[in-house]
Amino acid sequence: MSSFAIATEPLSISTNEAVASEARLGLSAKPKTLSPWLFYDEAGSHLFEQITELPEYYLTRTERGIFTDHAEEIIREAAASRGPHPVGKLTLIELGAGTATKTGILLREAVRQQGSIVYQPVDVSETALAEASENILRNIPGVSVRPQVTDYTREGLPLDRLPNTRTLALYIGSSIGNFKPEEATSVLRNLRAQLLPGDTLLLGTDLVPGKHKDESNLLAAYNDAAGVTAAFNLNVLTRLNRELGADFEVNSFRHKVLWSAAASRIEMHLESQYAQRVQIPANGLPAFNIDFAKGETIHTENSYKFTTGAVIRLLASADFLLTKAWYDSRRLFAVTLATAI
Ligand code: AVJ
Repeated sequence: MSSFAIATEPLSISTNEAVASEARLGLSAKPKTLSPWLFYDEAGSHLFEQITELPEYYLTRTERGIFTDHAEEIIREAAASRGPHPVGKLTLIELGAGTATKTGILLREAVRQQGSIVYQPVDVSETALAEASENILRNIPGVSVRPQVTDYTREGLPLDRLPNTRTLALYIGSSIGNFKPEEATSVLRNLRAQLLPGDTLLLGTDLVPGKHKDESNLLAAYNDAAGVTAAFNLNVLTRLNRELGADFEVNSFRHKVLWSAAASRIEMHLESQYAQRVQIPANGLPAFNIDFAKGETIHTENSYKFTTGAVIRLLASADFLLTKAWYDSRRLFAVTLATAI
């Protein structure tokens, strides 16, 4: 059994093949599913950027606020010498760096504290990495950027370690929230395998409902008034139509969001408004048929929400020990520094 249903994208075959096999596998499953990585074609990546600026989507701006308020301490703690090896400078590696817009705050602070820094952004998207490198090189003197195109959920990280350095790995933006608990542990173990004792991980996680955050705030973050998240969710069907020649009637599906307290996650679905059959052509073979009942859904994303305890247990499951956690004043979001043991 593959524990990585979320990232079944073998890099050896074309993206189109990966999209085709993901669609066939997910849409013949019961309940029907599609993996969230399918969201991020060009249109979807653009829609996601828009989501991060929505009034309801508090995650991005809250995490950025935590970085702004605590960058000095975050970098100082990460650079502190712990463990058996005395070390010099801090090096930064970032999983799923994307365009690295929030990372600039930490890079600037690292340059301020130690004069210069090596930054290794890792992402599956070459274009996102190119944009990240360009932005950082142009705006933050003292950073040397070494981008790496890799699917970190499947492969070892291409960490080229400089002698006598301490590594700080960033996994921010609540990206870990897309993974089921066992998958999240695997992702962090994969990262841990590339680190030395004393290296650190900075993990960004969205938090469960609390005093200043009720279920309705959570639901609104994934069901905004302007309909951007709905468009982001539905775009996956447009993508299957374009890339596979599927005949999804996109308007016949509705964006649906629910909070599962039992699983501690937001779920996004696409709900068929009536009974229908959708076809995906299959290269000369009989087309692949997908039958929907009225009200049946495709489960397109999980977004897990954490307690501090759940973060600590997840870290421990991958041999990381909590060093320090920072929160915004409303406890919407957590940024946690953990040390590899
Ligand atoms: C990129 C996985 C952190 O779960 O909040 C945003 C993706 N989906 N709105 C999240 C997303 C719908 C986002 N992550």
